[in-house]
Amino acid sequence: MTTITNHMPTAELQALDAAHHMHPFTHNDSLAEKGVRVITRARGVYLTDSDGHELLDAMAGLWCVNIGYGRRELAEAAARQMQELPYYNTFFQTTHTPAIALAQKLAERAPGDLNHVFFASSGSEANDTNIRLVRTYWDALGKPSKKTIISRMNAYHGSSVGSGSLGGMAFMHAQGGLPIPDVVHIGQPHWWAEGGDMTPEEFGLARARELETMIETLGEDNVAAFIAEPVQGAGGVIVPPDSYWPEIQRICDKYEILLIADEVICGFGRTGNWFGSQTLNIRPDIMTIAKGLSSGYQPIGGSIVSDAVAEVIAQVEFAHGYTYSGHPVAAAVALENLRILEEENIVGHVRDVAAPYMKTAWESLQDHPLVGETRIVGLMGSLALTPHKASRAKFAAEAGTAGLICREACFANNLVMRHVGDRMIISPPLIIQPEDIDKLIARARAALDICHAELKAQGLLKAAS
Ligand code: PXG
Repeated sequence: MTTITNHMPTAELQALDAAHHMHPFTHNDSLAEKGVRVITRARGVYLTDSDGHELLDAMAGLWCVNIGYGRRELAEAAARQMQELPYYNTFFQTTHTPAIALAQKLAERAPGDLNHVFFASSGSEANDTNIRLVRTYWDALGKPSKKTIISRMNAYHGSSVGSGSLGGMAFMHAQGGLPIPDVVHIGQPHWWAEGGDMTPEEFGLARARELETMIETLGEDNVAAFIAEPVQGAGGVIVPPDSYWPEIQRICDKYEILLIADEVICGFGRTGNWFGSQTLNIRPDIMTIAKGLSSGYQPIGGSIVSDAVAEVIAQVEFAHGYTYSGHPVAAAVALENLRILEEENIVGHVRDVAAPYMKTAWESLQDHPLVGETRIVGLMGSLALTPHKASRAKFAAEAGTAGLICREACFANNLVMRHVGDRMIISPPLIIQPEDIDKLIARARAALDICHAELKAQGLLKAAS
């Protein structure tokens, strides 16, 4: 058997990867032709690839490495737990101390009366739990018709059949028969792309009121819950207008619809508070968590549930669970991650140092000829590329063409910045320091310059009519 190590030549690793590894959300033939990027190690906010490039990771992996790479304490917590109790389940009336301690810690950290945790290994699994949880809740209350879950177009809630249905990604629904029944989608509060002649505040209210219209169309007795990310992440870091969330909260309260805040990206400090719900002043009945819960060092997620919902669920046998619900090693690593977040005051660092510094730096990109708007909350930011700022025009070229050129230019400048269509997005590790932010912005600006020149050279700086 070949031993595959980081010391092998990149081309060999690429060939082996192409031969056997099916990548998520990837056209695998095109990737095999181009050659995959191989990441070999990481420290702090920097990645190293197999050609020795050091890349500033402005995406914290996939929005998850909140405490940064290379924290030995988490490796040690995993090793200790593996030796003591590498696995046991939480079914059949058993538990173990990592699951107890993590649930207790999350109850302490989560706002309001969100005091009960159902564990999963990912955000997708946790949202699948939520689908069954809210329907079981209404069933137990004698209202089985309350089944429909309202979500939003261009939301991302995961990639399993259930969570992919909750999500509002049209290109995902086009494959494999999604969405499942009794999930519907309303419009997103994306003023830049869809706000037309309305002010952001008018548009935020209009989009929130689509929830009320949908509840009335379906009938209040048929609606179980509304799910949303406090700030849409994978959809392009879409920061809603200020008018949006208060109106959504009012509507959920008025119709007694359960509110699920998907905190998979926003949670654990990303927005400058422990949870995005605190930053946006939302009072959810259930929060979905994953990613930053363990800073990505172990796969773990879950649903944090209110006293009121948990009390009802406790009266039935909820026929749901995963082999790895509350996995002891993942839970021990998550606990260590939360200890570091707390003891090193990393959320405070975001709120008081990194986010204010980043906001000024990020918004300075607004003067670039390609940049239509810059948006940022805490340490999640986006900018819209446009051929014409004043009219908020889209490009005539296929959506994502400019974004992809910009992303490739970022890589060429040793910066990992993602694109979603023609929006560029960042979500760096929360431990990022001002000097790294300066580097990030300098590299982003250089990439924007390259992208601008390339679009011009290819005749692509044209607005869609
Ligand atoms: N909810 C939200 C808000 C997410 O962002 C999930 C649920 C699903 O989590 P898991 O752990 O099952 O992946 C996510 C995941 C992207 C991208 O391209 C974003 C995610 C996952 C993969 C890619 O930005 N977010």
